[in-house]
Amino acid sequence: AAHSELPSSVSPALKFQVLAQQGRARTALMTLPHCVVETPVFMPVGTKGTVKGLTTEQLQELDCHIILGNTYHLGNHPGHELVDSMGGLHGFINWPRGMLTDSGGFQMVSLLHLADITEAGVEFQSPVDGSRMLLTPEQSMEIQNGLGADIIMQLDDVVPAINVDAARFEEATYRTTRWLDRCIKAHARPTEQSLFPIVQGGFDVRLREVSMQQLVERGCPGYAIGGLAGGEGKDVFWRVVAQCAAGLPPGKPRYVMGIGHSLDIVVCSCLGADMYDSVYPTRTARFGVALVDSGVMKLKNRLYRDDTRPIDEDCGCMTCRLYSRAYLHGLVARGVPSAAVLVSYHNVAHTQSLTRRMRAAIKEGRLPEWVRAFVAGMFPRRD
Ligand code: PRF
Ligand code: ZN
Repeated sequence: AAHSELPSSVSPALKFQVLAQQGRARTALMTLPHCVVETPVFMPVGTKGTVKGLTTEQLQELDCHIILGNTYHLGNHPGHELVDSMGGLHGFINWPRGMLTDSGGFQMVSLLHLADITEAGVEFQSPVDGSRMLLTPEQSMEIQNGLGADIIMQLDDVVPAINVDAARFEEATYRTTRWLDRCIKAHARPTEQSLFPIVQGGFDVRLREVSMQQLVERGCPGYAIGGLAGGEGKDVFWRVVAQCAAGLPPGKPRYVMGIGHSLDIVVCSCLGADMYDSVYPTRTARFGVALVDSGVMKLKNRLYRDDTRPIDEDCGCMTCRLYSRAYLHGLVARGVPSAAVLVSYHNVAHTQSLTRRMRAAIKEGRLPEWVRAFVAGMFPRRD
């Protein structure tokens, strides 16, 4: 029967069952130690132990089943030993559902610009006291084992998109595999936490193929596609996602790192990706920008001064049920902190609604029609 042909996989801390497919897109159930997650899924990002502007109670209200925590920030303050002693990150931030932590290297490379990458690991200047520190694959595993997330990421060698040196991309590709092997060896809780490798290889088809082949050989519970969302063109970005999604095992989750724009989530899901994360919905909210199906709504604009409608009449989130654009405009224009809270709430609700609608469309076999309508709404014809 058709049902038994749907891909799936079982590993000690992650079960992945595709429920329906349409074209390359699929919707699946991902069972983690703390939660069952439906994919495609967007994971809001919590740096420093919080999704900025939202409480863990609100995230549950918003139907979020998995969020992302960052190793780099939490490894320093308050330190992973304290977090471990308080029941891991789950206990410390009081989040009972799914959690994923990133390995830390990318954050240092992208945020600090002071990082030096050597075979040993990522060397960087401590933002606290300026001393030189080294994050090795082994240390990243020790920190992430202490934080206790359901899914943990390998330390990878990420080349900034602006760096176009082909030899550097080649080195990073092979080094990422060597670091994966060190991570696998150092991972102390493989029955409780799933370690995901990260496909690298820049924008080079051959290098991406090499990276995928080496990582897939290691037989991990899921795979991430890294090195994107760094300002490259959409055509290049989508081509890499298309290649990687097609080359990764059909029965395992595929996670495109750093993706948060609605259109990217839609396109990547059509190409066979399952998981995304980005600070975008919450960061853009702090600039007074609300996400809607037609694009973005800049609430600072005087256009909204007397607009009594909610951000999105079809949304139904707490912000849209209770507050007008006019009220939010006033808060945003005056820089009132609660504006960030209310807009963040809506933006996460919007992203949740987007993935929920895609999952339903895949299950009901009407994804192409849904995507056509979505894209038409975002890019209306002006004739
Ligand atoms: N690697 C890691 N985290 C990431 C990325 C990556 O490539 C990206 C995309 N550049 C976002 N977050 N470890
Ligand atoms: Zn809303």
